[in-house]
Amino acid sequence: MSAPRLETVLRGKGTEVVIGHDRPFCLIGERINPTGRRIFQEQLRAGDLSAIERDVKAQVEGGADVLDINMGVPLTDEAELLAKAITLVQQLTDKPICIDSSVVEALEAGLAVYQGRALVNSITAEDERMEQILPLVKKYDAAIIALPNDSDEIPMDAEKRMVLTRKIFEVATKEYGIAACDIVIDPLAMPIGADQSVVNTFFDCVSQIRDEFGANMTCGASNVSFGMPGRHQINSTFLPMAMTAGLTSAIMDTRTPSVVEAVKAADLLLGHDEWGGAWIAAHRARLAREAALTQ
Ligand code: THG
Repeated sequence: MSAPRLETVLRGKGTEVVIGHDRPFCLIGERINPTGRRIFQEQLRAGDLSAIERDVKAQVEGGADVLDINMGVPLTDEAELLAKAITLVQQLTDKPICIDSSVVEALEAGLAVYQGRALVNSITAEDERMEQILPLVKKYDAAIIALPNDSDEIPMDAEKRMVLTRKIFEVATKEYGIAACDIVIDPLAMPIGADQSVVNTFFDCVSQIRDEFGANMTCGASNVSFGMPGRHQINSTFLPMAMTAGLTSAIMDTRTPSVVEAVKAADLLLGHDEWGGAWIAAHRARLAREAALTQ
């Protein structure tokens, strides 16, 4: 028998987002992240956060339900920068935020200024990470993304990832009092170009985690196509397949309409868009925009 399906509630200043297995897929916009963006990094280092405004707008217009914010810029005070960025983003949008950092002090500074119920990104199954971060998740009443790896090595087989997932649920719920519905597992999506089996392993983990825990899951959607040509096509095929296995959200670039549309079509086909209401409304909005352009 499979476990009851859990729902994860996130809140921004005004908007509540519920991640769940019977709901539309949750799109977490990934662009507020300076990794690999040299100019953005220089601006942030100089204290200029103005580019964030454009990124928020583009991710929200593209369909982001939640915004991931990562301020990992070398040679900066990440805690201070992340807190500033979160405050700014909350002035620009009511959407909930996914606070993305590997630095504990930055996660804490972000949680301290955040208004609402955040998603913290992330912990691993390492005791030290859980010890440092789970008390903060509890204190600030947040939800947490957890990755089933324990050292720097990522386990390549589903069974090892399941062992670590079990450990995360056990420790987080029993030792730190985190509700199971607030644990969102990232089953580790990896590049198909590196190894042919990684995406099958991922799907295998997703369906096992759904059946054993009923938990919500997310992943970095573009990881799978890294290093391959035709990345958008790969991403827009991957997501509906992952959704069928039980993935309930993804960290992705919502500026790419073909990938977002693939997710929305999958919501419809999987029965997560009642009467096709959202699909038909989006179609009508597109027709209206096109008509306005040809006026
Ligand atoms: N799991 C979890 N969190 C994550 C990831 C994950 N956070 C970070 C990352 N992965 C997801 N976010 C991004 C943000 C930006 C980009 C990719 C993933 C990005 N990539 C460009 C590209 O792919 O071409 C450019 C970056 C570069 O040049 O290096 O912008 O997996 N829990």
